[in-house]
Amino acid sequence: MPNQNLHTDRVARLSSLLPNCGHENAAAMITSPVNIRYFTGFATDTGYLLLTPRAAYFLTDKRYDEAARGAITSAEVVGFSSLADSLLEILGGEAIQHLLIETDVVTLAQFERLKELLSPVTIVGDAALCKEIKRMRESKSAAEIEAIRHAQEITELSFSHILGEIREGVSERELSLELEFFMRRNGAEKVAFDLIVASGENGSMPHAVPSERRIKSGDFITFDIGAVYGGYHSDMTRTVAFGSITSEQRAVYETVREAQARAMEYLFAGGRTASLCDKAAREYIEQHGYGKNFTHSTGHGVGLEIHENPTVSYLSKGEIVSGSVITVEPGIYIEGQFGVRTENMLYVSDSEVFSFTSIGSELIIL
Ligand SMILES: [Mn+2]
Repeated sequence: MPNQNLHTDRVARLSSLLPNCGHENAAAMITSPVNIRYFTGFATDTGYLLLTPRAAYFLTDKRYDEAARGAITSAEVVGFSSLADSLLEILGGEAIQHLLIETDVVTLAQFERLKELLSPVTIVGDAALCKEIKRMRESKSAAEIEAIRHAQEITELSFSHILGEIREGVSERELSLELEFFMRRNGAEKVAFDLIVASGENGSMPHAVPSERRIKSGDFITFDIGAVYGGYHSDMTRTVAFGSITSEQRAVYETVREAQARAMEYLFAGGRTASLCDKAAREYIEQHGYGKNFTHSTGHGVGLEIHENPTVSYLSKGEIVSGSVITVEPGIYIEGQFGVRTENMLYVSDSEVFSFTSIGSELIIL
């Protein structure tokens, strides 16, 4: 069940910013499903969360009306026949002149349509609104941490299960399908993203799509997997070896493993500068001659979305906000040959840093 105070507090916090947002008599309308879930606890793909300085309303059509009433306590649920009529009635009743919308989410067509439908009200694409919501979501509460912990538990259970299913001739697609079934059977709402199972030469593509390629001796197999629980995501990568591997494969594996350890150590030791966390991993990989083969950033935030703030890359500016959940996932990719990545998910706050990932990073050889 959604935590009622949590959502009400979030709504209150955002609404309290409206009088000082730089637009007179302003309200905000949130349409991103993930942000709606953040402020109401309600999982839906359609709806309009309207925050005025005085109240909060969730407008939805008759298909979702009943479910919304049962789930939402942080806003008054309004079932509409005409969105424009319902919106105009509320906005008119509270003398709203400016309606802020999420610039990251609303399409240009939707923007034009809103302008037309709500003509007495000025529609404002407000980047500051998105920024504020992102900042709020970046710092996780205890309840959010628990959901992520649970998602990670399902992920690790699935990983242990799949190791027992790897044998000569099984395809990447079969392994990824088995992982997905297993996650859902074990309580996952859904998988966190299209699961990655990349073997042999396919491993050199960081975001490879599972193919019909069949596992054979000498393969590295990279599993990048995650589950969703209570709306929250988990993210873990492990590369395992099947049969006998070369000394180069072993050396690359150990380089990635140590690079990850160094980036995590930076955080454990109290470091909070995102670009320096990236540097701790990247420098080690560069020193071993594989700098060009580490082609992505070291990590990213995880929460209601699989990729959210902060980004942990050499381009990142500023510090990692206390309460963030981030991944640390260096990799080395050798085109046409193989790839290695190892990924943990960490909680980073002023008072503590811990890894959600409990599976070690030592090479598993099957
Ligand atoms: Mn990741």
